[in-house]
Amino acid sequence: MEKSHPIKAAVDKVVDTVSGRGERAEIPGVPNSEPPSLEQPTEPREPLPPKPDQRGPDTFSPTGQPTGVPQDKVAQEGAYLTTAQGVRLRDTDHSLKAGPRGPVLLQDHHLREKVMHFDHERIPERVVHARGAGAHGVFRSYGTAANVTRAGFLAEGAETAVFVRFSTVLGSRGSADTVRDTRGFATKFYTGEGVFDLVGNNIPVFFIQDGIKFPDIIHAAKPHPDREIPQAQSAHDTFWDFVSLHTEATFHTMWNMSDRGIPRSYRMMEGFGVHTFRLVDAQGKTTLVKWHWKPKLGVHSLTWEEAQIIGGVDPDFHRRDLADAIESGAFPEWELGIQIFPDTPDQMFEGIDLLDSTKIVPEELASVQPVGLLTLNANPSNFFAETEQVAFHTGHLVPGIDVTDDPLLAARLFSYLDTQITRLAGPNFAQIPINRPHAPVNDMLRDGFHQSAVHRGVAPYKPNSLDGGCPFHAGAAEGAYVEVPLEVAGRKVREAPASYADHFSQPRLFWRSLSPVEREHLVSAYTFELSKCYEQAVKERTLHVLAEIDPVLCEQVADGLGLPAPQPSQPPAAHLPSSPALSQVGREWPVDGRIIGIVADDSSDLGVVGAVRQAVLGAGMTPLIIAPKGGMLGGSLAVQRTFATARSVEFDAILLAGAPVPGKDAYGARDAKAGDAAGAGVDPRVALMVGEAYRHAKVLGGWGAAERAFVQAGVPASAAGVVLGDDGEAVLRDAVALLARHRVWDRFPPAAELT
Ligand code: HDE
Repeated sequence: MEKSHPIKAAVDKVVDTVSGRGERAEIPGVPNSEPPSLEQPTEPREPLPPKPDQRGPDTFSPTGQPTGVPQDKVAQEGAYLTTAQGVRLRDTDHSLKAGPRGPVLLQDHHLREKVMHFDHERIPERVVHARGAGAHGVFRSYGTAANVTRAGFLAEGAETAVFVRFSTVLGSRGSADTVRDTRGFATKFYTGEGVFDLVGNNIPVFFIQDGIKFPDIIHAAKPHPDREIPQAQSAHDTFWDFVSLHTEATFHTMWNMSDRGIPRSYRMMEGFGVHTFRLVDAQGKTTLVKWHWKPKLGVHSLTWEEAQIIGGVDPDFHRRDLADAIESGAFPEWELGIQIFPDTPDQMFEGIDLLDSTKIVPEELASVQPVGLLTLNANPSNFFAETEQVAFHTGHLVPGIDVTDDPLLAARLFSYLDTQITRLAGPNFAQIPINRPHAPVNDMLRDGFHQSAVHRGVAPYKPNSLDGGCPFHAGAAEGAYVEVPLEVAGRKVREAPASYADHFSQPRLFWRSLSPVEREHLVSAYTFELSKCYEQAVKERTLHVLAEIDPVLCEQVADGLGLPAPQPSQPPAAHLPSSPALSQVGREWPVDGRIIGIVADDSSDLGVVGAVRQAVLGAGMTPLIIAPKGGMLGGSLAVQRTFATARSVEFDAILLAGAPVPGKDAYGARDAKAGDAAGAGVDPRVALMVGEAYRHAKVLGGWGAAERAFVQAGVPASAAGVVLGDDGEAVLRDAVALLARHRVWDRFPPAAELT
């Protein structure tokens, strides 16, 4: 690098301070592991290593052997541009032509190769869950499940490499992260006994009881086939048409309309295996279980307005949040837990059918027993190779874990292999690096597109003698996967059991378990979504469904739609239980990886701002300094956001180091957020930011002249969750204590009918 160039040296200095390179990634998000030079580089060099927070898949052979090859040796190598065949190239900027202005020659093999490959860079996106983000991590088992399963990765002290992919369901690959939708939570455990995939969601129930209905619910929820709108959301006629007719979808729909449909972060979601699985211990004894992921940071959500603004301001919000948190060292963690039920012949528990994936078992009836800890500690080094090509499958099971007869699970056991044939273009997707097992593979599958194992021997069949009878069958003692030998009997019918007919008792339980503010959000989500429907019949039919759940819910939504509230078909049961575990509010949680915006300008006491910034870092959070313009504030404090680039939705809490006067660009024509700044005493973008954060029940703090800014934003200084004081660090301490509850819900008392 040419450090001597004066302009470049100045730029490097700024970049270094802004990014925190060389220290830890205080402010995550810089694109590469080294800053670029100002001038176009002239000296060849090897490709850069990934950033410290990133890594690729562990290097295993297509047949599951650790290769010991360093990860940078499976990426591109060498300092010079080559063809795909390794031939060095002199020029990639000009096609081969007959003279500078002449026609391009067909013999240009480099042009042909470059454009051919580019033409085929895209693969089909996932039919569902197309939009996602992934991370590497480790799962450490507590050993507490060892009495119910022989699975090696759940033995005491076992450590297993994992890859997790979170996703939305409905949207295309490029859709916004913060839409109202279910989220996928899929985990690949690379265990010593083969790959185990836990392919779950952030909602514990599903829309349908039988997998044969999956194409129906997805066709209804995806954009309308004629105009292909709306993208990535359920607020449209076909979705509500289907779920109002197919009332087994009522409970899942209700979860979607609750705050669970708009998570604050992937790091702050629960995960659920949804179906009941069957565990098998070393003696062959079986137990039924439901899988749960419990986030250490608690379960938190966005507000609806925030989710909508973010959809425009930062459509990558969840993806960025996950990557930034890992890069800044705030590794997200979840405890894996199981609800345990006896494996009785009827496969029921407390009257709940364990084979019905539209039902939960309330945690108060069967507590979630922690069995291990998942830590996500590295970002992928290549999105396509890892996050896009990872292929999960509910049939990737290891000894000790078996499936049940849940008819929803049955269709999945077929589907997840099938879909990869189209998506990953052939049957050898298990050999793609991110999918390779970390256990020896000795199958008799051969050939096919993209075969990358070089098999030996002449007898990929059994029985054989030419290969010495190999590979041999294993017995249970050698770690074979042995299905539980259950008796199966029955008439061949297309029917559901009688227990599947109850579609409303658990939605009632859910309604009764939510706090008033959560009920309020539920009412407004239903009202919003149904208001987006054109067809009156669809709205009225849905109100009939809501009447079966709760009269207040139904009346409130009906009122918003301007329609009469129908009566339920039968009077609601008098003493319905509630399940406090279903509510998200009321507790305190760690604040790791939260984003604190600190607004300052030249009039602020920069010593205090610097100290508060350090204290935010010390608390495991990320401080972003927001100032009138970029560069260095007061010559010493790097600015991460300007008034023009900042928006409230990026921050979990906002602190004001004074009341900044309108910046030079605070005019509507230069920054639309500014509106008419004439006569404003405080920068209007700051006032907008504070006003939004107030509406979204976020913690606000300030010192110095901050109160003036709050007044201009219409924020009463005495409002709940507004911390004012003279001492910046004390203000931060109080603000963090409030942030532990996620939001200041008591700022807005809920409507009396909902309490
Ligand atoms: Fe999926 N699902 N699904 N699903 N699903 C897919 O597989 C399917 C269901 C879930 O990050 C597809 O590789 C059927 C329930 C997640 O790569 C596809 C049925 C649950 C992901 C498929 C279901 C899920 C998928 C699309 C009804 C929660 C993303 C691409 C029988 C427990 C995994 C792919 C990732 C992906 C089919 C129902 C979760 C088409 C037929 C229930 C998290 O195979």
